[in-house]
Amino acid sequence: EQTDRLASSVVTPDRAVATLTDDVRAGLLSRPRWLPAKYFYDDHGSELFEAICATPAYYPSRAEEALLAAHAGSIVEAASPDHMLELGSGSSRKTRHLLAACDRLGRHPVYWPFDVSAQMMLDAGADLVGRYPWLSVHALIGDYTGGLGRLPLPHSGRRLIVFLGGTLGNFEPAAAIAMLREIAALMRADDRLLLGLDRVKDRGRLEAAYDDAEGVTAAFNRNVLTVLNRELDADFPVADYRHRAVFDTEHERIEMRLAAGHDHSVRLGALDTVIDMAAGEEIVTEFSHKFTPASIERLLAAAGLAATAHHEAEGGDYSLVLAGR
Ligand code: AVJ
Repeated sequence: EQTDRLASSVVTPDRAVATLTDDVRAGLLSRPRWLPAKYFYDDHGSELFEAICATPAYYPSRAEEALLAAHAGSIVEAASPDHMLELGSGSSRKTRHLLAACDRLGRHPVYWPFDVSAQMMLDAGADLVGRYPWLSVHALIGDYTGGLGRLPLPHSGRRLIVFLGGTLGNFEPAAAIAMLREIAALMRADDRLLLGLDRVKDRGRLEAAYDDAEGVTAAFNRNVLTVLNRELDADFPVADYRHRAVFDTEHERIEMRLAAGHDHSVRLGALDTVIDMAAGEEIVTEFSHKFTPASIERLLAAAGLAATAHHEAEGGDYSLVLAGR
């Protein structure tokens, strides 16, 4: 039930967020053809991502959750938050480690999840306020890539901004720096940012994590074409596209691609356009950048931030970084 400890509001973006039609016109009609990764996450795509996290090969989510479980206490002690803002909160599954640490340590922040999916946030919020009598949740409904300039957070109180899941890795370097600069603009000296970042490692492990033997990632990747078929009245022969996951060593990123199985034309009804795909021609569907301690430092410094704590998974597999101004 809606208690007075669970509220929600829609966030007005600072700038217009490109629509699917804009993105398809810009990306799919250019060379090389590309699509923004955010369109993976319709209901089916979100379910497939959860299934990816359960595959043995995809280590990042487990590595990040283990770090959170191990270090949530020291993170909460260091940040001492009055407000916890989470970008891309989803089901808030990992945030529970931070809230449990707050409960243990008697730190009672307001939790501000920020995501496009209102229902997921309200469901998680209802469960969390039921679990913690001290907790208030204010769900922020919107797309954080539209900017953070109009959030209804109070100006007073220490802030912990949480950005997990390696999602910053989906941004190309310039966009990642711009995103971090917008986050830094919300922070004062005693505020903190908690970042989860996947690390550079053996190429074989990286590529296996994005091409699991069960074929779940292949289905996740192809699903974006199903989204386009549904949303844009298109007719991609989805099953005919081959999933590829390649680690680009120069850019230190996994590139997911879909390769056309044969020559064909695709009608994009909503754009009143037809595109011709040649056999083997690829659509780049996602970048997943991997980091080193040095590239993490450079990225933070470019946004005027610096690490105050850096927790690494065994073997440097994954990083949970606490940063301040
Ligand atoms: C949720 C964006 C962090 O890039 O590893 C998982 C998405 N893509 N398998 C990632 C994803 C293919 C994931 N992020």
